[in-house]
Amino acid sequence: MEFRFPDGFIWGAATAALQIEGATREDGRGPSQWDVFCREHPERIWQEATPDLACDHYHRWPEDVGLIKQFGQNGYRLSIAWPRIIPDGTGAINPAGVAFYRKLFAALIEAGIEPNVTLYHWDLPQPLAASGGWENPATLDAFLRYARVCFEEFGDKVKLWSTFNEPSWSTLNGYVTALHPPLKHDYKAAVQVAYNLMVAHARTVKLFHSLDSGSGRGMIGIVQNMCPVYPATDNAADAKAASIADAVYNRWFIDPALLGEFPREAVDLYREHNILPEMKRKDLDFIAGDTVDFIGVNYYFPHYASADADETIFGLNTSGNKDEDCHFSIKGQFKFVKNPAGRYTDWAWEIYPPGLYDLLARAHQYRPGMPIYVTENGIGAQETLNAEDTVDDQYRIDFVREHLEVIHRAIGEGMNVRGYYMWALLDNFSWLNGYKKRYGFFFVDRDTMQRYPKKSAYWYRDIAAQNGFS
Ligand code: BGP
Repeated sequence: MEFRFPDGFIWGAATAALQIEGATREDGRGPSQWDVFCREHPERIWQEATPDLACDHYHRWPEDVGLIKQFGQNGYRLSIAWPRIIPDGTGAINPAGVAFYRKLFAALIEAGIEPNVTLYHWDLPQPLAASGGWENPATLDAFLRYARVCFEEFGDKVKLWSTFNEPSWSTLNGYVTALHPPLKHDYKAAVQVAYNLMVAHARTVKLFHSLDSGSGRGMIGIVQNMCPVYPATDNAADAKAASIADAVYNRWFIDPALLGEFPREAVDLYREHNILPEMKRKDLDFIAGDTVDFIGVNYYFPHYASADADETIFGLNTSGNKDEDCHFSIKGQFKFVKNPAGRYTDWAWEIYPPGLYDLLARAHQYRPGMPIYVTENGIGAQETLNAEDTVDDQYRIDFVREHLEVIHRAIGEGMNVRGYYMWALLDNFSWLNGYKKRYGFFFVDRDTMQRYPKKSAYWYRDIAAQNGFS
């Protein structure tokens, strides 16, 4: 069968500032909550890895832009490091940080690569983290200012913006599972942060839309890991558990961004448990007032919810050993269980391409015809260079191809999917797995920082050139 994609389809890859840039103490960059977390809790990251060097992209960006171009990619998703632009989060703007991104964006455009830029990919400036982070309303004001600076400084170059990367995942891991900073297990704080992030998002969208559109300001969206949640069995209790999980995990973040309101099911649940934050009229007006121009969908694996949740337990596989399961269970609410028939990666993430189709169909249902980008999708593996100085990552080619096939089907059915960004361009700093879990089209030698194209990079170059595959 032929899989042809529409003209102008974006064949890209994605990264995030903290995961590739390094240079965490250079040219005026301030500390981020992740730099500090890695230093203070080295035991939590594989081999005590830190993002201080990462892929040294801060120094090697011309080479990286060259690789993107040489390998035929016409789009690149990246994030701006807030601590590079406003080092303490609220104070003076750092001209060196602004200059870095101006040069990078100019080089991308010059090379025919469209930047797709996320404002916040979890690297909160440490001083803001220390004063309450996203629980503190002052962080929202600081974010608005940072967003304005970015729109003003880079708006001539960047036409695709996203406010937040995966607000559900960062809230969940920061405030429920206690795996990411600020390492809290506090449902009330979690819901407050989930609320604040969506208010900050809505205010940013409004700000963006209020800017002069004369120069073609582009579009703004949000990047969401819209994880499909299926009932583990066909009994009614599991269907209810799946619906609750979907409301707190997905709809809380998607409904405000796309429909302009929080989902009733989650609001009622939080009220019942006394963890609903005060929902101020002013905030709700922001949320109702302006919604996104597009949605970015990150997809890795689906969930199956069971009502049989008799304990609260969380755990992510950080060993790369398939037999170590991931755990996610909230007593009395829902528990995610494994699919006995599923195919799993070494990190026990299920490979299930139809889940991506279901997400695209869902996003389309929210607003038919709305532009959708697949902003992340990929497979992490432990890899080494072979004798030919490459990695024979056929499993990555298979993974990407299977997901592209369902995207192709979605497009054929009228869904406006405009691009695909494989996670990741380069092997990079994986949040809890350090440098063990490799995701890139390019292998990064940790000693020399040299980049080596993997087999998948060549394959992707060829399908991008043909705008499809057969
Ligand atoms: C997403 C993040 C990415 C990336 C990816 C892989 O949730 O947006 O930044 O890291 O997951 O995750 P990990 O590195 O934890 O395997």
